[in-house]
Amino acid sequence: MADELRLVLLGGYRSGKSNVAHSFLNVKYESDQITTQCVKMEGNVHGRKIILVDTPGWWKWDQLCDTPKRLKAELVRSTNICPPGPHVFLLVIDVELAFSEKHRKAAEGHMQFIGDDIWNQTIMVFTKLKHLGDKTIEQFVELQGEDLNKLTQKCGNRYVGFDTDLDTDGSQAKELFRQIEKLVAENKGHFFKVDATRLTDLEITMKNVKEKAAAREHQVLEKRRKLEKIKSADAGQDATPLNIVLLGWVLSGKILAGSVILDADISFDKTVKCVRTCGEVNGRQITVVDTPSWWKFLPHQLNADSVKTEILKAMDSSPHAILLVIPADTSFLEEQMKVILENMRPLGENVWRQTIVLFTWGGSLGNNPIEYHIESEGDALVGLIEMCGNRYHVFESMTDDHTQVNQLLEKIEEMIKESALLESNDEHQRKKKKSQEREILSEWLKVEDVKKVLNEEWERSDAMMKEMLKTRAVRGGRSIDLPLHLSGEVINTQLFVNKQQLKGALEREWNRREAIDSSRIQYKQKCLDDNADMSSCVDDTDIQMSLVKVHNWYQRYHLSDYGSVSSNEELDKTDQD
Ligand SMILES: Nc1nc2c(ncn2[C@@H]2O[C@H](COP(=O)(O)OP(=O)(O)OP(=O)(O)O)[C@@H](O)[C@H]2O)c(=O)[nH]1
Ligand SMILES: [Mg+2]
Repeated sequence: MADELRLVLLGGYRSGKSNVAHSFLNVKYESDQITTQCVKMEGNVHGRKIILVDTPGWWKWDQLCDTPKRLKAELVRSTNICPPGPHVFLLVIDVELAFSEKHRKAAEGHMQFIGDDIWNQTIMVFTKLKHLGDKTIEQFVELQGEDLNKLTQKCGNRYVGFDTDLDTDGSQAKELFRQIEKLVAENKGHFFKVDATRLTDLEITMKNVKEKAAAREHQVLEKRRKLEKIKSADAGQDATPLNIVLLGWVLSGKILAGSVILDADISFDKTVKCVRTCGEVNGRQITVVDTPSWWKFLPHQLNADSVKTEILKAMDSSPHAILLVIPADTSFLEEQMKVILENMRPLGENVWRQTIVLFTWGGSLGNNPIEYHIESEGDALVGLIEMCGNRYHVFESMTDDHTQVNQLLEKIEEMIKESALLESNDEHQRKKKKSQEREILSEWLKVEDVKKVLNEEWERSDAMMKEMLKTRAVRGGRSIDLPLHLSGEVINTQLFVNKQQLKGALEREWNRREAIDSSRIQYKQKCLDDNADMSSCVDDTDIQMSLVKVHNWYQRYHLSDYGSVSSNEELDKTDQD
């Protein structure tokens, strides 16, 4: 329709977008709900059909990269649900707060995410005008400072004031309409078009995200159902006291979450030491330990000294559950994952078995399931959730809804069960590994083969020695060369911790053999040197005697322990014994 006007409302969180949208279309606005998804509205203003898209707001201080991906997707989508594209964007800014550089950058970043050429089609709408006091909107813009000026200039100095409470005669709405028509005329009816490929990609991504979210939800439900069955076998356990530790980065909502669990008063004091609060929930004693926060973006080395020690102290209470508190209204990037891993590393690997991710600011999700947020954020958050065994829960701390606490306690119970199962599985695995190692050892040793090789080697050495003594040729001794591959997995037996130790023992065995052979050769050498008659030094009987001695020594020491015999004297003594 030629006369149709298509508008998209954009702006920071709680800036008054929905209020403006409803007032402009003259629709009663009673709901004070957070807008979490694009909402398409239609109306008629001064005889023109209006299609208006209300959108979720960004955090006014946040850079684009800290905005959740699902919200960024909505910003792009807003231009697509009023095809073929919007004529005008209304950038809503409330005058309640002084407009800073961060506000400007946040606005610029989010607007330009939709498209760089968005500014030619934008009008600024200032709301909550009672905060202007005696100033006119023009004076406000002039006096507010450089950053607001830069932004108004970007928008071609197009702005209006619009306060639903103050616009009793409708003049502000009329002025807004006039400005819109003017801009559309200036732009010759040109409307904003988003790159078609970008939209197609976005649609495919969102479809994938939704599918993955549904699959995760299903997977979690299945697991919970199984654990639920196990839980009911242990009836009565629910009454035992529960220790919960809260961990997280600064301003993640830990304090609030703790007070929601215990239904206690909210304290907004910064946590510098562990704060232990006890209470009774559904007749059950619950202790919640709040801990000092780590940074969200900075490495652990920059934490206050107390952070690590206080967190470790909190763990002394042997908590049943660790709640890793993550706000659901911000992005979760690889850098957050790294910071979390760094900060949780001192707690050991098994800490993840006791951890549930507790998402705060659940209200920002609207009707979106938390799985949608998890999957849309992508690898980093998915990785964290998987590390926590797919355990997560959502809190909206600003409501009195107690079911969220009951559900959390259920999940904690299930986790305790799951953890116990893992423990027993570990034990089973340890035993299994041990027996496998024994099997590996015996297989690897192939005991009979090795025994055979040992004896053969020993006899070969005997024979070699005999020959050397007979032929009067002196050759070096021969070390054992068993067909063992002494690298690879560690093995366990009562005697050896690993193959290396077995190798050591074998070498010691042969060391002795070599020592004795060598001393005998030396003895023969001495005889040769002295030009003595060999027969007077050694004869076959002597050789036989020596071999018997060595053999006896071997038998004795092989069967008892790996004690050493250090000389021929001792060898003789052993023989006599
Ligand atoms: N007095 C006054 N209050 C306003 C005005 N605009 C919004 N508010 C109040 O500000 C709060 C947020 O208003 P919404 O219109 O829901 O703001 P929004 O930008 O749509 O909020 P999100 O969708 O959550 O980002 C509500 O309590 C409104 O009543 C205004 O012009 N004057
Ligand atoms: Mg809204």
